[in-house]
Amino acid sequence: MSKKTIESELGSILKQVTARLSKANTLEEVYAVRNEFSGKGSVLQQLLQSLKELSPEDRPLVGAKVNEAKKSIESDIERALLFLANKESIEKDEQRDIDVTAPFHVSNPHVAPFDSIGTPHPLQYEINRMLDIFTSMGFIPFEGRELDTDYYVFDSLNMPKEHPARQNWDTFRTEDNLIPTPHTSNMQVRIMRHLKTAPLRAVIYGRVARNEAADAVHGHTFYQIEGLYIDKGVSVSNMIATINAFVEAFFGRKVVGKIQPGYFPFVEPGIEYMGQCPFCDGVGCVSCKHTGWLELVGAGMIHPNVLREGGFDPKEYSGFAWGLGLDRMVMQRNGIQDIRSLFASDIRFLQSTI
Ligand code: FA5
Repeated sequence: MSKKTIESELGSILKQVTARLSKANTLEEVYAVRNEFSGKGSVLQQLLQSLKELSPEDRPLVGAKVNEAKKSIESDIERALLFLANKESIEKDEQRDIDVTAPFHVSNPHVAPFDSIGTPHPLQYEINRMLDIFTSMGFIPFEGRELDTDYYVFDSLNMPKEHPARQNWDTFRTEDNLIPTPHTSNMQVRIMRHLKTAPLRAVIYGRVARNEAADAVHGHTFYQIEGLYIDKGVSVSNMIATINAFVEAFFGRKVVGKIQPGYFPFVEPGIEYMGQCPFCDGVGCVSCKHTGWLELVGAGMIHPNVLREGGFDPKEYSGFAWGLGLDRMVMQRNGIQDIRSLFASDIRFLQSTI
């Protein structure tokens, strides 16, 4: 073969390889190109053989061209193989039926069964436990509203416009002038009007929002469990006995607690129930802001104006209400030192609690 023939043959081989590879849709088609154009017995091999027919001056020059073409063909083939192998594996994955209920890790059947199966969030787990305790005491469960009107959040609770206590709670507003409720007490009058008759026992769970700078014991979003009890002759001692019975059932043991006066416009008298800080046994630490106590529940005897607003005659009926901070109770029961870990979605924390 002459120098000219070899060079034109080389050009035609390169063209053919490019055309065939660009049309190849399967790995088999690429393997066929490889067999034909590169490796033993291929046209390129034959071309290399024919180099010896050239003159000693032409041989190195043409030889270098043939070798360069060989390298370029091999790398094109390699690239085409990789591309198609990847494409085929993606297509296979797409066609595969995935059994989402399979009790093992899909991509690794050796991972222990149930290894990646979730559990309820600690807050959800404790909401369920609390509701079980209250329903066993005869309270009917309701879910709170997260967005509500001025009337239910304030007016119905003895906080008319300009009442100074509104300032503590009136923080966010939607464009429609609805309030992301800062406490579950917004459900009190609604439920009185809904259930209408005494004895009335209701327990409400819900998420509330406040304009708080978060710290170890304050969240800007947290959960409350509100309770309402209305009947003839309900007294402060009934209220304290109910809170104590609940606290004991929840913690499964006697808890060091104390009651101190507290002000809420919708109760009279009002109290705050404090639990001794479990992290320092009352000595004082970051978790209790060095007070030795965690404020767990706000409560009181329902104000006559609120009873009236709910359709109950305060001369005939009395009652109590409470709002407990679920997150703080969960912290205390589970030894969680910082409320923010309840919202951080750290799987190690979630797996270590419940
Ligand atoms: C209230 O929200 C009243 N609505 C409670 C109430 C209901 C009083 C019925 C009387 C009758 P207070 O703002 O204190 O009160 O909150 C009640 C409980 O929620 C607190 O005892 C505390 O446990 C919890 N709490 C309050 N603020 C936060 C916060 N930023 N982060 C986490 N928990 C909180």
